[in-house]
Amino acid sequence: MEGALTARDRVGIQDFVLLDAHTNETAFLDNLKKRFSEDLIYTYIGTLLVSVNPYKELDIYSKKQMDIYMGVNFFELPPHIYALADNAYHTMMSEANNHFILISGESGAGKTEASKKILQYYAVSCPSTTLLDSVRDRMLVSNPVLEAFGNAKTLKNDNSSRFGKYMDIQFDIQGDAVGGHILSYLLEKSRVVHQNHGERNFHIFYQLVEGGEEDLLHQLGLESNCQHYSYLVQQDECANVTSINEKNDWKTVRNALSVIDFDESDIQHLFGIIASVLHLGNVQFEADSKGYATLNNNTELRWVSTLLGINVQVLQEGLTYRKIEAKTDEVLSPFTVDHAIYARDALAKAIYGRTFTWLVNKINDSMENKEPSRKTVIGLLDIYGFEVFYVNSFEQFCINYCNEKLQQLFIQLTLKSEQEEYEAEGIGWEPVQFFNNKIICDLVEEKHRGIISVLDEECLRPGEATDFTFLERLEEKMGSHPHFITHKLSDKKTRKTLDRGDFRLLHYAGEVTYCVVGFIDKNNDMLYRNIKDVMRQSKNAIVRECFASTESDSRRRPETVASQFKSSLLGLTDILMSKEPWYVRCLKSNESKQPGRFDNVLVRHQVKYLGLMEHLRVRRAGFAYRRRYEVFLQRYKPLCPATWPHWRGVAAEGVEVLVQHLGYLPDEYKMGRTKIFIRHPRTLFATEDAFEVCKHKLASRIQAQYKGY
Ligand code: AD9
Ligand code: MG
Repeated sequence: MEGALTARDRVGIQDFVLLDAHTNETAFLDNLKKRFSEDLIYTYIGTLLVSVNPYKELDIYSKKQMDIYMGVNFFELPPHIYALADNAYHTMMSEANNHFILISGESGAGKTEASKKILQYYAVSCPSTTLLDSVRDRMLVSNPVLEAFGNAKTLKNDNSSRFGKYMDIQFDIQGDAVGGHILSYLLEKSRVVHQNHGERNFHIFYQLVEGGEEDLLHQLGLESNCQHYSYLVQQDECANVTSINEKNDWKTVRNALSVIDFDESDIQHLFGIIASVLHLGNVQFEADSKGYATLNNNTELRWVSTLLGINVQVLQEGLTYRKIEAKTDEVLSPFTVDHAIYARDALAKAIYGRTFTWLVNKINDSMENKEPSRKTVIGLLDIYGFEVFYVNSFEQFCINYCNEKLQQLFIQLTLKSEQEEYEAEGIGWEPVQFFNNKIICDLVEEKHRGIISVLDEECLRPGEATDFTFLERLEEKMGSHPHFITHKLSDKKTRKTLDRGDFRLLHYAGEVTYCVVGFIDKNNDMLYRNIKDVMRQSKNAIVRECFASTESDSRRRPETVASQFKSSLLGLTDILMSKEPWYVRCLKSNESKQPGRFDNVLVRHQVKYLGLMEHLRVRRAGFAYRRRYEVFLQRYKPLCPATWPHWRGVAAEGVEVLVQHLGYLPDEYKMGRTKIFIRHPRTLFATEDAFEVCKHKLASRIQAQYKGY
């Protein structure tokens, strides 16, 4: 028994629910740290999995490990992402309902890695047939492709997701993974034309330029040197990343594309698009005698024209003029150089953004399961994490708003499910107080009053509105809001001063100062009609498909970016609310991406804002632990002569006999309709210790009987 306690002291406790009921944040952190130093990165809070990024490869993701976790009771083995995946899967199978796994945490905390591990687990561990293997392969290889096009190095993470991803994995009645479907959310397109110092463009550009075969580069008119492309160079520098091997990644993506049914012509067109964006970035304009943009004898433009299959004159006109519709006529209005650069960048972003959407659709086609049989799904949500940079713009505003929404969902679901469980089991409970971030969600999204509405209204006043008038409107409308601060208001609310063009939001995860420059423009995301018409003439099939829509014919104002994002997040919330939740909360161990370093202050901050202590309290609201009668009886029946080896009556009655024998006081437990609820972890702990002792005393025959359930 002493030995067992020593081990527990060394490696910490694997379920926080079993820690002392008065656990404070310090004890919580001590436990995490203890486990982290032993490379035990996973810990439970009940069925929620806490994961701390180790920043090093651990030998815990092998096929052998997968086999160990397959079909084993959740709490029988050390906490693992596979245990959560397996539990979700088996619950889905036994209850025949839909589930989702919400993976959250700030940028660099390990969400994408966690989602990949789960997908691999399902692909490898579910029953298999040759026919289905191809669907699984496609699901697996969709990851490197989407990461190549949608991830990039930021200051927070060398492989940061710059789009949100929700993936449904569909299972048939036998439990086979038979198909998949991805929904993508707001790709950070602005990265195509600009990156902050020390950051990079999307991986695919570097993969192609540095990993692409000589013939291919020649065909695309590309140099095998990133420095040559202005979209890849910021402040005379092309940020390099030691953790990335472009050549290998290129090969992986190249192979993956053929696995997902891309034929050679698709592939050629796709690479043509990547290359054309790079060439477009190098197109330079000169001012003519009247100050208007001209573009003579431009080699780069000719490459764009060749790769996209668009007449060079037509393309040139599209980049230097705007078509304005008068009453009966159309007039060409020439651009200044600045305006032409703006139009060029807008085109590059549009081509890339639409190609990304096309790619997701194409991957979905290849993963589609066409059988009409009954299916259940497990949804995997891996979205960009909360982020704070030195300068934060519209993109961070959207990303952080998205994280507020997910936190809100977590709060609603954890409170809701807990409440429902006590109600269903006929047990009274006292609600635990959370910080409810609904107030911040409302501040951002409320109809007519939220920040997005104010921004949209300003976007409706072209020519008059600027980023600064937007800020003024915010000050007027939000001035008294406790989570909103601007330069004018900063003295009253905080001692920290703000620049004139900034506003600050007090997010659930911390303060973020946003610079308003670019908000109006990025929210409008304008692309002139005539350049869209030009793209529709493209001989590149993907480009033609991407621009072939009725939008240019419609006189209706397109929805703004923020409003579209808001609606898609509402849609996502509806999707998730209809399913059973599982949670993985990822924590970043340190800011410098160092293996094995546990930064107490950083982790404490995350534990706080993710509401982990409150979650623990909710789990313990009155009753820390609950087990179905059958499971409880099966595990602990050796502890009581009346239940061992066989209890012949109803499980609930057997449990009652068992706990009487163990001396549980009436106040320590409650019998629900299907489960026993135990108030103090200590009680269960004592039972668990007694069970351990008993197990050792029993003959190996008896031990074998308990193994694996
Ligand atoms: V972001 O919001 O997309 O910017 P994520 O997705 O939370 O972020 P990611 O999964 O990309 O972070 O993890 C960042 C890096 O941490 C990875 O590239 C790995 O180098 C490292 N990492 C994360 N999880 C693990 C792990 N379980 N084992 C080893 C890990 N390394
Ligand atoms: Mg990610």
